[in-house]
Amino acid sequence: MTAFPEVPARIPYEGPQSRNDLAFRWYNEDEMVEGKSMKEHLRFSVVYWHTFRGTGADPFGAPTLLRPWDDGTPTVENAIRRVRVAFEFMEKLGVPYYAFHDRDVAPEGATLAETNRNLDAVVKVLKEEQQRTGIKLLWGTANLFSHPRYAHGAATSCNADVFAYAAAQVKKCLEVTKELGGENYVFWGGREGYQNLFNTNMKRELDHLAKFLHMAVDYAKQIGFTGQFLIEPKPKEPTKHQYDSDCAACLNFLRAYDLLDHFKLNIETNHATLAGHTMMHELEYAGMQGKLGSIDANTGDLLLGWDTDQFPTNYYLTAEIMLVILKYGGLAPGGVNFDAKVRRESLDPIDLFHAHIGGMDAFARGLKIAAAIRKDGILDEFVRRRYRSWDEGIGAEIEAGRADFRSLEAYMLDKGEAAPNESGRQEWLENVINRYL
Ligand code: XLS
Ligand code: NI
Ligand code: NI
Repeated sequence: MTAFPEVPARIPYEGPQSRNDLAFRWYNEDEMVEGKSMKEHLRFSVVYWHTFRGTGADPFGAPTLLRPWDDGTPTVENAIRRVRVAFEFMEKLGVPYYAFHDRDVAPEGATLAETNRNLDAVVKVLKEEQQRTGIKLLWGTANLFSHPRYAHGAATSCNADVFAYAAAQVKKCLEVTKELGGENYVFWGGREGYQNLFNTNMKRELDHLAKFLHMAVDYAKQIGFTGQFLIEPKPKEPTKHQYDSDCAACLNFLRAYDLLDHFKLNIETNHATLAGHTMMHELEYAGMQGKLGSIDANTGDLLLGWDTDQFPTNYYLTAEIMLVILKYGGLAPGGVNFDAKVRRESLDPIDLFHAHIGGMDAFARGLKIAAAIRKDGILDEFVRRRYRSWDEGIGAEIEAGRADFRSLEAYMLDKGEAAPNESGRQEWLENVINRYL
């Protein structure tokens, strides 16, 4: 049985001139860029939740995307059928990785024990399909936000029983992620945040969140799970104020609670823009501190103030992203994970292929643009020169810690006025970047 009869066994690379809708124009997995293949650089991953569980439902309307292979029942049989289709899709697309939430892959039962049994039954099939295809798990994560029990949060809930339930759920999800060879484990703070401070003890909630993460670190150690732990920042939605609002907030939290050594960040484009940052800013902020772990690749819509999770198609954006990723030596063991969904009007299964092919090509093109910019070195050289006053003289003294307010006053009293500023040349640099597009 095939779910995608119109799609060949493998989407081919045909080059930029191709007019074949089911071919890559830029993603050529074995092509070498800066000494590594595109496949190794990009480490593409498909998300289970949007691609295989997305229904097209929105706050105003019912599902539009019931798939022909999905009978709509919350049964293990249906879940297993979906796994087979998911792996057919990923194999044809030619991605090396996927990512899931525990509740995307298997249905919730009446009790925690039953839910765990459902998960085990589906994980058996996931493992089989991983072995058959060689496709690997980039990361696992626990869904601690959909079920009504998590209305007040999970680790930050006012209800201690909910904290306990969430702990049990993450424990199981860590075991499953280990069983499937997951290379990372993600914590996105779902409902960890608040709507109104009148009913919230923020300090207590943050203390609990830290305790929860310490328990996860300890448990991973106990079972020998060595994957990278990642926190995924997001400023709002579903709560008004998510605790993990941006990279800076996450790193401050991790540092304050002595968790910094155990975590890196999983940075999502649309979350960055919701936080009032560019993706490039968030990547640089994490990268400069050695905390660039993985990315959730998507894009938002500047006219809409929520997480629209659209597929990235803009070469300017992907070039900016790849410039920072190359600068910090790549993402491994993280990857480029398409946390993106087709629109609810994109009704056909084939739209899933168009979406991913476009996203993969956009990143492959971004990679090549970034590598070309780096090779010419115009940007690097400009930045190096812009800061050259720090390489010698008074700048070098300050950086080396050999200056203080007294010595700097003496220096300036003697000199009388600071050296003149030079142009930042922003417009010229923007023109230079456009040469590579
Ligand atoms: C939601 C998040 C979520 C995480 C995984 O906005 O992006 O999908 O990536 O829980
Ligand atoms: Ni995400
Ligand atoms: Ni998101």
